[in-house]
Amino acid sequence: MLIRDNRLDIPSSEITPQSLYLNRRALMAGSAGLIAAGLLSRVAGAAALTTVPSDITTTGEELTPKDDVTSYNNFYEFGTDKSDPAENAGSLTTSPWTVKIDGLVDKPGDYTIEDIMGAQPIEDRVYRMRCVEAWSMVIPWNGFPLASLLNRVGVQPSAKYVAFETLVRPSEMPDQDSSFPALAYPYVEGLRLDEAMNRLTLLAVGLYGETLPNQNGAPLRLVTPWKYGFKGIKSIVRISLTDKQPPTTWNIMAANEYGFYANVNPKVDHPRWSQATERRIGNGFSDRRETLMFNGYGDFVADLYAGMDLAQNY
Ligand SMILES: Nc1nc2c(c(=O)[nH]1)N[C@H]1C(S)=C(S)[C@@H](COP(=O)(O)O)O[C@H]1N2
Ligand SMILES: [Mo]
Repeated sequence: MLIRDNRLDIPSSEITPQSLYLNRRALMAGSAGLIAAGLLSRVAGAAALTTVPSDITTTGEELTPKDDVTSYNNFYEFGTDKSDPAENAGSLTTSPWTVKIDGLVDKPGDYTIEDIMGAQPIEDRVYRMRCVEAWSMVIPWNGFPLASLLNRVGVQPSAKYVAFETLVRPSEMPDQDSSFPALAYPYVEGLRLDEAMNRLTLLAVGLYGETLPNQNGAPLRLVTPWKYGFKGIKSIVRISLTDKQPPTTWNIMAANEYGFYANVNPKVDHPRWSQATERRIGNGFSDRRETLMFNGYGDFVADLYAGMDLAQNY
């Protein structure tokens, strides 16, 4: 894994694989132990982030242990078992990283992750997360509102949707290199512009106060806590403003099971299972809870869907 936090004062010309880096720095500093100790935590994906409290606090629930958040994942590019992303994503190169922002914006371009992260404070936001597979977690994210990035690049009046795309790199993403990939790649997702601008909608760059582990979608992933987890597209390389509803991966794979909206809704069952309850990860198999409409975030987002039939627009 590569060093990827620009706030470590490491010029990008110095960003090299771990072994090279360690050797060179150790030589330069003449204090191998100290440097190596500091670096090891960084290369393990544990670079501390400088964050600020958020004005949004959404849950007083117990946090899901970090070990569960980082070892029970969906990131099909690295395999379909829950343990595959933690096992296989470590080698993903996340620096350098650029995000193409294009379409109906005033300032299209290739933005570096350092530029994107440096433009506004990184907030601490605890969100309850609900996967369509009927499990849930409570995750302390670190990130910033998608709206601040969109405002910065200037959304044009004709834009109505935001489309997102994940990296395609078969050399580092084993499922993309498979003869029978689990999904059509790139993984794509989308939001209506008003959903994208909602203050809950976060671009996450970390969790538990440290840079995002690769398996959680480093270096940049979407978080929309009132929607099923599959909306939370990982390792984003492109954000496009459009006037048409963009295609979304799970809808492409099974349109009768996964809609564009993907709002958490205990009253609309998945065709193959109930969505009325969920299993809270981290407390054993017996911890089942009732699922809340909009995952409990109705105060923030219910207005967005006024007058819509949510059974039709699932
Ligand atoms: N690129 C990409 N993004 C993805 C996925 C994926 O397979 N590929 N899985 C989604 C699903 S189904 C869920 S539940 C969340 C899981 O995020 P987490 O592993 O950080 O909890 O990521 C979402 N984002
Ligand atoms: Mo999911």
